[in-house]
Amino acid sequence: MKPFNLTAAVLVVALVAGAYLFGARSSSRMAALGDASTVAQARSLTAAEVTAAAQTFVPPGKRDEYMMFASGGHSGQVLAIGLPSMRMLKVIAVFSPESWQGYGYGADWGNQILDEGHNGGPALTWGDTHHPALSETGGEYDGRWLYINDRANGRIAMIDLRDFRVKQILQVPNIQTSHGGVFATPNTDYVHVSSKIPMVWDGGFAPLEQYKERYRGASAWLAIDKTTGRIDLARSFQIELPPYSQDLADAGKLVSDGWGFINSFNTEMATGGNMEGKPAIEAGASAKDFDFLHIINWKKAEEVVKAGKFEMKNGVKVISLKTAIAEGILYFAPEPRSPHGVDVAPNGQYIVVAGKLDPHTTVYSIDKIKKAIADKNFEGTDPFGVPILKFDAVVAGRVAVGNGPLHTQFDNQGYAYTSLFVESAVAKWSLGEPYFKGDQAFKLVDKVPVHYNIGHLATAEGDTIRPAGKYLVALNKWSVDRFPTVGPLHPQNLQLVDLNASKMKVIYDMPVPNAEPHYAQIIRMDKIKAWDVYPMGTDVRTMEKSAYVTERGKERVERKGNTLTVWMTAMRSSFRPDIIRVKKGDTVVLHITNTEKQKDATHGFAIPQYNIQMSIDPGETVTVRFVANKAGAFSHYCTEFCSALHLEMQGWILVEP
Ligand code: K7E
Ligand code: CUA
Repeated sequence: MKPFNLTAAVLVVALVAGAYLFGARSSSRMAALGDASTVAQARSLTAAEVTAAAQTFVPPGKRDEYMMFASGGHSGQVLAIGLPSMRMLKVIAVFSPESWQGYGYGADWGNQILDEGHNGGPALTWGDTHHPALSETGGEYDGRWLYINDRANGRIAMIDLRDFRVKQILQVPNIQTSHGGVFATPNTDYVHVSSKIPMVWDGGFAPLEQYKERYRGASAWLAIDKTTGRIDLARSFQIELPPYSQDLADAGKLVSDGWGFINSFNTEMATGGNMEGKPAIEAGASAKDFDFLHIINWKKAEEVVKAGKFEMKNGVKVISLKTAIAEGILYFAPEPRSPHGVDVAPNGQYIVVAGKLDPHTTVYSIDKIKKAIADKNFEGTDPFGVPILKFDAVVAGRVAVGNGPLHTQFDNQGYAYTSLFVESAVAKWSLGEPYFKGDQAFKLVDKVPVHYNIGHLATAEGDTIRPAGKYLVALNKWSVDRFPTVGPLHPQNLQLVDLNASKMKVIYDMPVPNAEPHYAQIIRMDKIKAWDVYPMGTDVRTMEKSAYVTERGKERVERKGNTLTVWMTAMRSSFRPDIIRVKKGDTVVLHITNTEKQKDATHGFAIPQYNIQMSIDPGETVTVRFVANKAGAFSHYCTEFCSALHLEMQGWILVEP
């Protein structure tokens, strides 16, 4: 790193000249660039750093061009981040309670949404979000909904991007822990998630000696209601899979529309037992040279379900492994051992698999796959009878990218970008025809170091049929020395990589202080049409008018037996009524409508002694119900600093003994 010197001066001159050429006539702008040179010098910034700053800086009052939705790992949440500034815009509460948004502290009739995705055990108050998927129309992000899986459970959540709030959490039957997906099919007919670790479907327990017979994986095709974005389990179906560890997955598009692809590892079916004279799973699962890319014809599966060839298992239609094989729904292709990512190129032709124990990416072609299936070009079957396509018949190319390749993303020029976990780098390489021909195809063209141990990466509009290029974000697992030490638990490091020049360049480091983002999707900001204010009386669970909306002046209290119901309003700077009188043991139901019509005029409503905290956005009607089992004079208050008299926005819950 050279300190700021002549080179930077040259750059500033170039910027000034550029500004002049592009019509910046004002002499004040020229003078400002002169100041930039002084600042850069004073801060010892190199020319490259000054350029990076100019590329990423979003001036006060201006807005970012893209929004990135990153998963939050075992924080259980989803992060919304602006690009290129890398400013955090929101932490969306999904699987874990979050008190600012009043999520999990009594709102929605007692955390109704959070409690939806029960797994049969104690109430779940955390999750492990991995793979967000934006809804798509015609293969492009449409900015309507976002789906996210819970790797810790078989759960999937739907976030409505009108208000950035979760509307649905579904525990997917027959899946104990999910990973493969979420991906959306090109018109969001389905979102897909598959199991990571096989489970016993019937009855819960079987000894590991019966792993092969009793444990099963599942590929779940969850049907989406086109008006609400909700998952409709009744129209959904699953495909039974062998007890391998199904890993990442992606949907076909254009030429491969109608197909889905899932990686797998541990086709050895190792179950561990390193203190019982058996190899640990990590060793047992890497014994063979090849695992199986699962190739699923979901359009055909849909027809098979329509024809009634399914069984109901735990509330969902399931196509058995036998039927899937007989009907030509499921095929395997060998993939170099222990793969992790599978990603479909923008034109749908190429399916890129990266195996962490193999320094190559393996590129399959859907045309070749279809031909091999038609020709029955099989090398045999797996132990369950699934036909295995011949490797050479379906592979279009292999690219030596470097050590520990995991995931791949794409730009608008026919290049692919693969994360290299072991090498801590991003490799850029060329796809085959029609993008690149002859010896220009499947060639490594550039590499950039990232810091450190990159997992996923995301390019702008990267999973669509029309990626934007421009930006890539490296989602790094370790930050090591990039930030001041904040204790042994370091932040993760997201790095913005500029794709505008032929050489990739890291231009920003963003510490993520509360999450481990696994994957992210980046959507053009102008596609997000979120609301500032709800239509008056909106019940956010349904996005429809609540039956419990209260107009200003129509506040009232009703008692029926032991239940006290209060129709309340919140408006700067009071709740009406502000005193609520109950008897110990009463059930208290509060319907609170925030009657504000003004942006930002959110009120909170907290009863700390009852662990209640709600966020009531302008126009929202929210309901909380609790049993007043503790006597006392309790103060309630508004938690959001809403006005000059915010501190006065308080009242009493008087629980008489
Ligand atoms: Cu972190 Cu996608 Cu769950 Cu790879 S996964 S790194
Ligand atoms: Cu309402 Cu503070």
